[in-house]
This record gives sequence, structure tokens and C-alpha cells, in this order.
Amino acid sequence: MSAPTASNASSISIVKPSAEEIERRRAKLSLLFDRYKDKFTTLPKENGWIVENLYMYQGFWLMSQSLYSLETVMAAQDTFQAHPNDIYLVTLPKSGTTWIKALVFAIMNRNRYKNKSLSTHPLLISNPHHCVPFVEDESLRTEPSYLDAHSARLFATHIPYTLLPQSILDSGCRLVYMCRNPKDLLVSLFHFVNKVRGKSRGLMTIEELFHMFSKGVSPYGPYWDHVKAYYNISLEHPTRILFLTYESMKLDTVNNVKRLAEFLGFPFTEEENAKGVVEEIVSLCSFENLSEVNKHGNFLVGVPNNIFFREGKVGNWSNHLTSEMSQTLDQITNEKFNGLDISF
Ligand code: PAP
Repeated sequence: MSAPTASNASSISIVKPSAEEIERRRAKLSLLFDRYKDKFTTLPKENGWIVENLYMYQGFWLMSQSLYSLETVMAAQDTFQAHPNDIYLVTLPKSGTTWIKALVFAIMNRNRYKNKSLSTHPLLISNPHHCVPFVEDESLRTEPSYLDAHSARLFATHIPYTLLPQSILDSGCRLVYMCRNPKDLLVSLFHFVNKVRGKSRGLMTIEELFHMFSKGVSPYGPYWDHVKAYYNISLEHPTRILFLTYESMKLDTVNNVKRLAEFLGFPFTEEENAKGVVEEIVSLCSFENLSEVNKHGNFLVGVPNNIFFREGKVGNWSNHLTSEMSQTLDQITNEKFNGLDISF
């Protein structure tokens, strides 16, 4: 069988935004802060993890006054237009967003780069986050991120299922959801949050973050509600939503990449399988390779590219959580996921 659609991914100009573009986006962001500011003065709030506050909006905790925030989610809800052949990669922060972005981008664009020098592949010269835009970011762009809107467009998002822009729900497009063991996710967030906060804003302890996380107060959380909603909908619509875990991806990346490609309509041909194309993609997107490519430079001001690459392992939580913390999180997870076939 051939893979006729592997060249049908929309082209995206994968360049780091210029200083002027960043300035224009910043101006748009402050307009959004202004436009939506009255909408959440009455919402319950808690201390934010990265920025000052998290607000409870339609059942989920979202940051405000930041790039990926209540305001940008509200703007996406108001203006984002999905297309039926779009693909959305959905994750909670620190569930493997960077990895799944790289893998799906590499799967969809494999024919575009196959005859070119490997060193020109976007994943070898830029951060995967520059290759796949966030839905939450889209309203800030001054230029559309996709020129050819008729082909499959690839986006990522952290937005909970019930808060997705209506056009995504209505369009019938495909979604891939990747979740991760909450204990590893929490530890990954702990490191990320403190790197972003830096010493000037005061570091947060794992105890503080554990306490908030267990209560459900975490960016785009409660963790369990986010995961459960996508899991349930993936059972109802298995051809629309593919549910994956970071842990199963780590365990058998090759077969999961094949599964992903099939699901997305970009299956590998027998010839590609025989030539080892799947293994090439897995190696291109490996933690070792991407962390080397992203060793230097900044993704955003104050956010270095290497912040997205730390250990890349399963089970790192055991170096940071006490056995009481681990037991508490296991207990909550067992209760919340009772009857669901989700294991890590
Ligand atoms: P984001 O949601 O802010 O984009 P995300 O990419 O989901 O972050 O999370 C980063 C985690 O994925 C890090 O996990 P750690 O802190 O436990 O180490 C990071 O190391 C891991 N990661 C990044 N790239 C890869 C990869 N290619 N393979 C496996 N894990 C990866």
C-alpha cells in the first residue's frame, strides 16, 4: 500500500519569530488581557505556579496574564476556526508535548524532507515547538501559520476537552491525546516551574506543588479531569481520538509511531518499513537527539530551548517524591480512574 497522503501536510514556515513579530504578538497579547479582564474578576483563584494566579474557569485551572492563559483560551474559543482535516495533539503540560509534536511533524512531513540533506530537517535546526503551533497561540500571530489551508494542518493544545473551541468539536477532525503518569508529570513541572520563576521570583518547593496538584490546582488541571474527559471521548469516538500514554510510547516507540501514522492517515508503506523509515523517525525525535539540537538558544525570552529536555525517563518521580506523596497520588489516581483502562 502506498502512503499517498504523506505529502499532504500543510506547509508551515518554520522560523523562529523575528524580534518585530514577537513585539507584535506581545502587543496583541496585552490587547487580549484587556479585552477579557472583566470576565474573570469573579472567578475563584489560587496562587499560580508560574505566574501570579490560576483561575477556575469552567471547571479547570488556567493561568492568567501569560502566553498560554485564560485570555488566550478565551480568544481561541471566540475566534479559532478548525478545518475537518486538521490534526490536534493534546496534552497536559509536561506529558510529552515536545516529543509528540516532533514525532507527528516528522511522520506527516517525511516525504517533504526525504531527498534533502538531513541537516535541513526542521527538527535538526529548530525547537519542535516552532514546528507545531499551539491553538492558544494562534490568535496572537500576525501572519497565519499555515499558508495552504486545504491540506492537513497540525496544531497542539493543552485545552481541556470541554473548553475546546466549538469549531474543533464540530469539525470532526482527528485528535491525539497523550497523558503521563501524574507523579512524573508533577516532578517535571516542578523543575520547569522553578527554572522559569528563577531565583528572583522565589523557588517553589515540591511539597507546595504536591499539595496544590493533589487538590487539582495545577495548570490546565485538575490533572485527572483533563485525562478522563479525553479518555472517555476516545472510547466513544475511537476513529477521532487516539489515546496514548508517554509510558507506552517509551516502551515501544516504533510500534506506537506506526499506530500513530495509521490513525492520522499517513501510514507507512511496506517499502518504508523495509527501509527503516520508522526507526529513522524514532531516532530523529529521540530525547538524545532533540536535546542535543536544542542545547543552546532561547525558545522565548527567559525560556531556553533546553528547558523542554531534562531526563526524558519514566519513573524519575522516585528521586523527588516521598513515599507518602507517592501513595497519596496513587490513591487519588486509583479512585479517579477507577474502572478506566489507564495504566502507567
Ligand atoms: P510542555 O508541555 O511544556 O511542552 P513537555 O514536552 O510535555 O513540556 O514536557 C517535557 C518533558 O518531556 C520532560 O520530561 P522530564 O522533565 O521528566 O525529563 C522532557 O525531558 C521530556 N521530553 C522532551 N523531549 C522528549 C523526547 N524526545 N523523548 C522523551 N521525552 C522527552
